[in-house]
Amino acid sequence: MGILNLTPDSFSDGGLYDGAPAALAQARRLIAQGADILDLGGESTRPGADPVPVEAEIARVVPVIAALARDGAPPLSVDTMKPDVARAAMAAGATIWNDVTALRYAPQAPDVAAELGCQVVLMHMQGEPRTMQAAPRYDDVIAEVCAFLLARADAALAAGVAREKIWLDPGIGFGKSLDHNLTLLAHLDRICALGFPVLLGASRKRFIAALHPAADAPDARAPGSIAAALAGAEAGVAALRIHDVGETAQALDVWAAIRDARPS
Ligand code: HH2
Repeated sequence: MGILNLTPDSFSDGGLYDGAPAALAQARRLIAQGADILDLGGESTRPGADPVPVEAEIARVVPVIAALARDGAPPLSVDTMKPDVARAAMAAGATIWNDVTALRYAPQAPDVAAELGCQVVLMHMQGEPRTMQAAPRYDDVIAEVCAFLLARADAALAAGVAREKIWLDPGIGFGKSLDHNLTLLAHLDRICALGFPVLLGASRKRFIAALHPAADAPDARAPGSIAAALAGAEAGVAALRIHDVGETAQALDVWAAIRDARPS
């Protein structure tokens, strides 16, 4: 899943793809590099990011989704918490609602997901984007993330979302310390064992710079991102949300070839 942030302030690529022509060019690059899904977002979720009004978010994402859908692009995902943005994105041709709040932003969100009939990514986050990195705390991060994800899947199912439309995501970097992120990355098999496809989003995140201070700039974090992606692949995640699509695709091809050459 290639990331296309249509925001002025995303942590790693904010402002780069403002405006439809630049966004479309980047989308085509990601597809050519091997992206099977594109994830388009019009509101940054980085700690301290300013909220975006619903009309502004729709104006950022919908024209690009519509143009890509007309082009016959791969499946399109919209990264939004807002049901009205998800609705507009699906009307324009998206088929996946990627929600970092796991359908908790508005009371009607689970019903809207069911009504839209789209796929839904339910992500774990402790707290809210503005303050989530202040003092994240867990007694058992894996058990708590798993319990949260199952509860949100139940809420989606109860609203009428079909089971095969639900994806889960541990939410790397969302209300998590370095240790929490590493514990989750080391136990992704536990999340995969919950019985839903898992999406992993570790690309260019700050924990990489904590482990390798020379990677302070987000666009210097591709090698660390690939290491995390391979850990995800090894654990059986179904999709990787990434910025560096070509480099990651190469790493995955080599990893898969080595895996397939092992005696069975
Ligand atoms: N991470 C970000 C945004 N959306 N969605 C899912 N499902 N999983 C993630 O890990 C995830 C996500 C943050 O990354 P990015 O989009 O690059 O930055 P920003 O939120 O600043 O736009």
